[in-house]
Amino acid sequence: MATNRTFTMIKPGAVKNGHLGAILEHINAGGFKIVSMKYTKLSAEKAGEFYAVHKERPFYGELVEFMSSGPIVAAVLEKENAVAEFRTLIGATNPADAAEGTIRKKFATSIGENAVHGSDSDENAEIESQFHFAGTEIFV
Ligand code: DAT
Ligand code: MG
Repeated sequence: MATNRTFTMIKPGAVKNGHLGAILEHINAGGFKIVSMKYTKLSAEKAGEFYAVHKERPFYGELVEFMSSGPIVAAVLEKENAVAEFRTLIGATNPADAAEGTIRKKFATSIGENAVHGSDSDENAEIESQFHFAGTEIFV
């Protein structure tokens, strides 16, 4: 994947609480183009696989349960320097530490239920996009 793409999920809590539209507006206002998007739901097995890197962490069980608790929106986003730019737009993992105006500051309810996912590297953006989308579902 080119360095101008990242992957996001709008997490179950944010969808359930009716923040989907507002979060998509933030993403749009941040200058990101949506190149692929789907409304979907993760099984516990798929959520566990997506977050496998955290499986030894004490919060893994909670994380898997939360991420499979309801519908999500998965999307591939495009902007120059997308991974870093999107991490800035969403803010710190813990909403208590997130900067004013960030998506997590506005919409996260806790560190575990923090509204959105953003890839942390170009390599993971590619892996995570392929986890959710077939190549033919990614539009340029
Ligand atoms: P990020 O989503 O900012 O990349 P991460 O990769 O460290 O953060 O963790 C993945 C997710 O796991 C995070 O979005 C929410 C959850 N999580 C992280 N740290 C946590 C903690 N201390 N307690 C509960 N959930 C946590
Ligand atoms: Mg992460």
